[in-house]
Amino acid sequence: MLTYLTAGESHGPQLTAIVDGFPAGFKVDINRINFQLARRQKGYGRGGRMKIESDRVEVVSGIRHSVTLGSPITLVIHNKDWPNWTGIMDPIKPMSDDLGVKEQQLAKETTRPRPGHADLAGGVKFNHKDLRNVLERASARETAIRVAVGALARQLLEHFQVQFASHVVRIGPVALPAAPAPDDLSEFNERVELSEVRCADKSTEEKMIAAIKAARKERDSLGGIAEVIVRGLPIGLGSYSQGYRRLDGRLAAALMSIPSVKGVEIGLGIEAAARRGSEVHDEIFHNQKGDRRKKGYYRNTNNAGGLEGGITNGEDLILRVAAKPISTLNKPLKTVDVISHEPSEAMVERTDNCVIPALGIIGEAVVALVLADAFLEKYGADNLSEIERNYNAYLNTPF
Ligand code: EPS
Repeated sequence: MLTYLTAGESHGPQLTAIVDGFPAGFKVDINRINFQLARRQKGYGRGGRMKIESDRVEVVSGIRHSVTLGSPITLVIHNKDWPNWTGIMDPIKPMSDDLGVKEQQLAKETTRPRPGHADLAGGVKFNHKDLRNVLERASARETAIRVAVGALARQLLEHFQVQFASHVVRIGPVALPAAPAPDDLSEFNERVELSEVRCADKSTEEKMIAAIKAARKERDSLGGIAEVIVRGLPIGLGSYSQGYRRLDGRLAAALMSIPSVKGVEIGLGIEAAARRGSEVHDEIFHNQKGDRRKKGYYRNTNNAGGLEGGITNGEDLILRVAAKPISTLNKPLKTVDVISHEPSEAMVERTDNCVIPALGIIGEAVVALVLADAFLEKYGADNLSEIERNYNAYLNTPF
């Protein structure tokens, strides 16, 4: 129902997205998109690039006087770093022979692939010996525009009282002790947002920052895990009828598509494999006057993480997304030069040293896109008032 494509190189003029299938008649708040973009840029462990960029979205199609038309929506984020790269990245003109000292350095160091990055596999695949042709698009800079698209989807779901949260539960060796989802998500979000690493627990936060500092001192990088929580979803999004319709698979695919992500867990996740059924499955209760989104059914535990049979069960969606450490290391690993085939050291580009604080924000965005797609499948997709009618009819139908 809701599809999108993104385009743009990390150091090119702009990032662009075309979103198709967004319903008509929805009042978009651009400030709320920009708010999500600013959240993604924050966080302890970022490198020099984030001091240059201050991402803001521009809408160039599909919205008129702030209201969606049902036509494709085009979003743009201009790269502020672009003027520093025009000689190297110009889409039409040949490489400038008049590069500054810094540009000359950047222009030549692109034949020594970084282990862990797309450099080598992408270079072989597309037959690029100049690995800049790979790394510019493989860069996680692309997540900026995905967050913008996700912020649109999120606004649509928030209109139906769906709430989003995320926080960091691990950075390198430092883990937040497991705890149930907080009662008040708005208050939780406020606390998380105050933390430089997006971890609401003060003592864990301090240890996380110390771990990033220690890695940076040794010119190394750190990965980690973010948890995304979505509250207020009705029972019934997604389907078991075909494998590709299962919402858990769709959500996992979306999260796995974030650069550096190596694992996704839902609810109890991998731990469920080690327990007996009686210690895993969430018993079912009913309250006649209970939440209409859940038809009055509720659970006292949420090991399923809000999904059963590939369908939302009305409980909080709990997703954990694990990312490996950044692969650009200031202490370069061994590699092979793709032109000489001589042993070498991996190229060093300006880099972040830990991006896990941003991971939850990107996670919220891609999750919002999958959920909005499933919501539109269930309640209709052309016009907001039509969707509202269908949703209210669902709420008013007892089961
Ligand atoms: C990235 C390398 C760094 C990051 C970038 C992702 O960029 P640069 O090479 O310009 O210093 O800052 O992330 C972003 C620009 C961003 O907006 O998140 C990489 O190689 O993936």
